[in-house]
Amino acid sequence: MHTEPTTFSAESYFATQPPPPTLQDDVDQVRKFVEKHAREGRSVVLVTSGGTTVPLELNVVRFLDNFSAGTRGATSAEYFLKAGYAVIFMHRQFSLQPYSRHYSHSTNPFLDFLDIDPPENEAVPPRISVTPNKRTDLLQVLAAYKKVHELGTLHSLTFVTVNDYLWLLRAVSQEMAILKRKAMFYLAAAVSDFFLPQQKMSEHKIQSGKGNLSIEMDQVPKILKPLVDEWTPGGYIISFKLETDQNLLLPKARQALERYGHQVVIGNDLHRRKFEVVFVSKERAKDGSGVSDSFAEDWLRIDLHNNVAAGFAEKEIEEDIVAELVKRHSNWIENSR
Ligand code: PAZ
Repeated sequence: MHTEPTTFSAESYFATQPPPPTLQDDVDQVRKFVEKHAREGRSVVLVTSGGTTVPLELNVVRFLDNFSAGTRGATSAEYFLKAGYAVIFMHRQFSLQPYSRHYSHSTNPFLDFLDIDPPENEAVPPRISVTPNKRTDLLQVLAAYKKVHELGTLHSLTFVTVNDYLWLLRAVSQEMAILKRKAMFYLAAAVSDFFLPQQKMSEHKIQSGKGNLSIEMDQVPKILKPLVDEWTPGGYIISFKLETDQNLLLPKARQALERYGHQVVIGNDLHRRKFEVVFVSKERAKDGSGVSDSFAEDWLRIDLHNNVAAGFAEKEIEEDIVAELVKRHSNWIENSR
């Protein structure tokens, strides 16, 4: 399957690729959520989380995917909620979610937390209880979860493909524009850089009889620029940059800031991302000869090993990432007054 590559701008992308069927319902719900929290004076953060798929056929049998389980997004969403933000949690279907992530099916299966209490006599059915040494942790998670539901501060949206993601991101960010500086964007999803446009996809399952398969994909348009300039001008925008070559982390993060003009890029290395990230932002300095811009690079590291060795529950780097961003966001709102 060899086709000529097409260069998509954000505009030509949305003019040629179809929206997901649930888009309008999602937008209606997001509008209500945003209006409620705008009325109540709350800041709202959009957290994107998990990987996107790239389907290879219209009747999808095969697709490309990536490693992201959504840990960064789900964990950060909890800390934003704790800090008083309302959170729109836009995540890949079946990736980790705030609160339930503590009991994920593989690392901490919830059935292991439950006991069957023997009945006192045959007329009474057996009861289920929580294993005593798990109660404190579970109670904490459950209390936070219930409080968030009571306050109505968490709204979840799902995507699967990169196309779903792009349409949703545009629609949600446009709805959030009314929040002006109180809108924050925390773009932690691992979004594919390449895709196969609908017009180039095979309708049916690609057949194996022809030998090797080579597919030329097009580049996903860079949507940060319209997000910053058009869809939600005024929002505080944080993008993530993942690399596997440490030497590329800072240059790529700086390049993204130059290109898109948003507030922060958080750089992380695939293998070090759970204990080390770097915040890259622009700094404005005034001196006798005028104003000059430079890059500020602030590393944030946690000592996983010492935390565990000292008997503390494992520290999560997202706690410090979110605390730093909440501080920066509130300074930014303050400085605009
Ligand atoms: O989902 P996860 O916690 O395993 O990984 C998080 C992450 C590495 C996907 C995220 O921190 C990130 O860098 N997202 C942006 C990736 C990129 O497009 O460069």
